[in-house]
Amino acid sequence: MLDHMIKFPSAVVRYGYALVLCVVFSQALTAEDRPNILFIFSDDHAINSISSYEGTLAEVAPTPNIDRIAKEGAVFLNSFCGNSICGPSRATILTGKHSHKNGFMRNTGKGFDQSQWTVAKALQENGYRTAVIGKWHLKTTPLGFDHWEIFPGQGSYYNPVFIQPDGSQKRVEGYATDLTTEKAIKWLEERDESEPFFLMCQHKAPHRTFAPALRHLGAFDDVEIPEPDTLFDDYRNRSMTLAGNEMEIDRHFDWAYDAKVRKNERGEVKLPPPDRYGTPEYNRMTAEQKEKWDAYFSPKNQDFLKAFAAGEFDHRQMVQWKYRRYMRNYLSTVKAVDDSVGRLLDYLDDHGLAENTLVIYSSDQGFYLGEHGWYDKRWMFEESFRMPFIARWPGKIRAGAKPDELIQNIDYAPTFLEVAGIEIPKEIQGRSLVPIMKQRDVDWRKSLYYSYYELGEHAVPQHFGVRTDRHKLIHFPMTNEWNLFDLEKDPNEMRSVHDDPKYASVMSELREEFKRLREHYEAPPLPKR
Ligand code: SGN
Ligand code: CA
Repeated sequence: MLDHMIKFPSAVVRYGYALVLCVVFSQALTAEDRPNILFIFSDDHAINSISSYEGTLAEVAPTPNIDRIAKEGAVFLNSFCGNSICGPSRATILTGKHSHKNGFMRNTGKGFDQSQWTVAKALQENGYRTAVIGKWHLKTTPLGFDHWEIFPGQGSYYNPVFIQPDGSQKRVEGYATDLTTEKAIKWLEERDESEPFFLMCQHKAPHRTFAPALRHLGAFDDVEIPEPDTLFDDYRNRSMTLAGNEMEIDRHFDWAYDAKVRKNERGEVKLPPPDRYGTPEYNRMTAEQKEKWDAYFSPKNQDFLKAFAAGEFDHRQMVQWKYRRYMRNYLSTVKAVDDSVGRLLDYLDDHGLAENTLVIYSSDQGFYLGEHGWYDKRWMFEESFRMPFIARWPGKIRAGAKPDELIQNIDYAPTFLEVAGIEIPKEIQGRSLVPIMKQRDVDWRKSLYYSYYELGEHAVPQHFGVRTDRHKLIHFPMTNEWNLFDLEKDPNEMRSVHDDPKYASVMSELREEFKRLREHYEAPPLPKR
């Protein structure tokens, strides 16, 4: 009994100590070892239109707020996707796995299998407060998020609908990029502050139909937008499938839908095709929004139609006119995305969160801004294969760093896990970027695997490939073709050297590497002709 009486208080003391240690430890974890993660994500944002990537548009179209993340953090110079299309890229980000492993191989088909492991679920289970706002595009209802408000499918720029967690749909007046930002900030305001957060703020912009905010109409009217060298690509010396594409500014950029020349503005003037899709975005606008939109576009369209009717455009000039119209609208939608980044960074500053938050700016894939004569993405060519990845993490990432390792969207989930101090499951195919962020010596991958499984939108065939720092091999199983590019000598990928005897050894090395990667990632058999 005496013994017990003596032991009892000491047990209480010990238990008390453990409790105190536990509380102290978990607080230490919350503050230091469990940083917040703010993932700002856009749709179809090509690195050439982000000035910190120092591309040809950097001077005419600066993105000062995204550049702030870059200046205070790192621009990953060689960041790529594994499958250059929306839903698949997003599924890869959530799972850390290539498309064939997470099952979401194309936009069409059944929705994302929510029964599988995702990084959102893992963070939520480990005490993170989680939310996704904006474009989701995975069809099935988000899981692993405490809060979500998402667009149905692609979403709209004007007065968009947000699906609510109870399944109801709410149409909200305003501009999608601004509304997404405001909803993200509102969630930050209302969140449980005792735990770290993981917030995915996911914009529709600058996706087709490239509809700018009213305040940005005309933002690029006074600048000369440089044309890409390959605007008039003839598709020779590469796979025969290139010429069959349906994503050319010349032949496929829709007059009303893309170029914003509405049918009822044209009077007697007949424009050449294509002219198929009408003006769904315009039709969503309020009378007041339409008035401002028209006040900007109508006089310009009238000038254009007059000049066109007077025969002032030859074929080449017509493509150039459409290119400029495309770029002005695309870059204007980027301006609102950049504003969003500014507002979110300000929020972090104003609430003392900047120091302990990893901020990432990224986009689901790249996009063609006239290169090869195109808009859209999908191909393994550089412009759509590349994904922006810019990250700030004060005290961890050196300000102004420009890592050049070959990174891919399979790496995001393991990165978030390591940042949050959570063990990385074995089946994850990507690798944590934290060692690169912290500039540790690391034995990094030397090649990337690519797969594209869609069945025909924009007439891009299924293709698969491997890229090293210098070369790229693409296999087109449907036509049984191989294309090899020397990215140093031919950065615009205008001539395949697969049958050039000088490249015979590179060709066989890359074929070997392609095979190795396919085994390593346990890729399914290639589709048959
Ligand atoms: C829509 C677009 C296409 C675009 C795909 C995929 N047409 O179908 O131009 O390639 O989405 O984009 S649109 O008329 O709806 O704008 S993705 O980003 O969702 O993958
Ligand atoms: Ca996209």
